[in-house]
Amino acid sequence: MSDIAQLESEILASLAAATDEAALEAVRVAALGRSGSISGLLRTLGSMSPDERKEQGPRINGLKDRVTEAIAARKAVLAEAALEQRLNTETLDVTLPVREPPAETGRIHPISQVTDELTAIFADMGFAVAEGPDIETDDYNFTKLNFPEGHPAREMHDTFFFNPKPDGSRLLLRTHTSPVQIRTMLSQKPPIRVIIPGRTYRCDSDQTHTPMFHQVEGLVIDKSAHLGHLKWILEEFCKAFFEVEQVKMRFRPSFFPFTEPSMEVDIQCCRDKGEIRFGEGEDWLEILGCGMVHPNVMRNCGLDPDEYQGFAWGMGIDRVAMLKYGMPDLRAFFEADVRWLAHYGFRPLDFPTLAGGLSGDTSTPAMAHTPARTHTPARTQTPAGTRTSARTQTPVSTQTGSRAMTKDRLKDTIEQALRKTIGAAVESADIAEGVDHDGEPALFVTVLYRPGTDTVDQAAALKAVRDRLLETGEKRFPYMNHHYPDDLPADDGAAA
Ligand code: 2NL
Repeated sequence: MSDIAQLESEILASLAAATDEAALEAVRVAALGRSGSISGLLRTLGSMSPDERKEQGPRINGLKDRVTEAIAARKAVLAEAALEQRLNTETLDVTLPVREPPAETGRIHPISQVTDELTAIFADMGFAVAEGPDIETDDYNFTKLNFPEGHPAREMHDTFFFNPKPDGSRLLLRTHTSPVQIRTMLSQKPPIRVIIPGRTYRCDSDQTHTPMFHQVEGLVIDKSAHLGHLKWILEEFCKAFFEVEQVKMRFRPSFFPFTEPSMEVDIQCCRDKGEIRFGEGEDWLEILGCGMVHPNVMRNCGLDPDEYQGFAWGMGIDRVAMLKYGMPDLRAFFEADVRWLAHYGFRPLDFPTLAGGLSGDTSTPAMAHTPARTHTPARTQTPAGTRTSARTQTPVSTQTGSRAMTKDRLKDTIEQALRKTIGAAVESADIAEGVDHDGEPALFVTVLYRPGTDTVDQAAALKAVRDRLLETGEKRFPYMNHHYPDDLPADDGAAA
């Protein structure tokens, strides 16, 4: 073999042995680089005689061309293999769940949630929302509301006063939201229908009182607004807010300087082992105060009590929030403890609406096919420490309460639903109760299929179980696990 043929077969062998771009480049430099073997041969042409050059020139140049071509071909092969390798290894698993965005991990404070709920209910009845300053004048907080100068009622309010101004007047932190109603009556002509949710302040702090708390007041002024209207509004409110079909209410005579007559309102409830349920039972619970707006208050706001009349009510937001969602300690509302908020807080973007059931939730993927809830059973007050579901806000204890089925009945119900849809394939179903990755109470259903079962419509099976459970009032999501007996290891008891 000539030197050139020898060199060529050596280069082609090392090309074939080059398995990556770096090795390929090393072969190229060794052959065609400045001091490469082929470049060396090309340089020898200069010192040859014309005849010799005529003979060797085409051979050396032919070698250079073939090697150049072979390098390019090998490069293409390696590039293709590298791409293939990347395609095989760099997969993007589109089935991975996306990370929770911040909007999913933050929580709405129960006070904000309950304020939104109240607002949704009254907005549905045609009420507007009014707001006003937390720092008020003595005049708007007391005088215009028919509190006589020096009257003990002013002291009963435990007012936070600012230092007096040179003219002797003093500002204060509003002790109720009523000054906003005064501002509304002074600035608007009847008919007036407003609610005023907001912060209020009293110098009082113990187990059941915090120096800052929340109130919602309502005001209706018209030519013939009367107590019948008030009673209807409050009844509709209580049913919607506590999400019960019926509620009995009791109006007791009372006294407020700004209403005449004045009443306190109790709602019927059932107290049972530290729990409170509304819409049933023989006990009564005070929830608000109300009355016809006092003629003096009307006159103080430039309204003629012979032309207009109206009613008003006031209620503690913190108190009704505690009652509805079973939060036992008022002080926790204001401690800004994120663990408490993660426990009792509400999911953002689940804005309360009447159609959505106020505290219901149809927006999370796992619950996407749950019909919007219009009415839920009575809320119960849960004892201290009971977990509340962040998604449904239903105290967990009520989900397995008297309405809930026993585990055996659940198992039967699920098996029946499965047999109706996928029939003979089902051997048995087993259930376990637990919580899912969101911490939501869930059912884990393991379906065991008959030997020889090929494939079943798992989506249809899930839907059948889900629909049937919803009919029975079961709210926990059934996560399904499908077992074909041939999949099970022999010692698993699968033969049994
Ligand atoms: C309670 C009682 C009430 C009002 C507030 C009101 C406001 C104006 C005129 C007349 Cl401007 N009344 N508000 C009326 C009755 C009761 O609150 O126990 N709140 C927690």
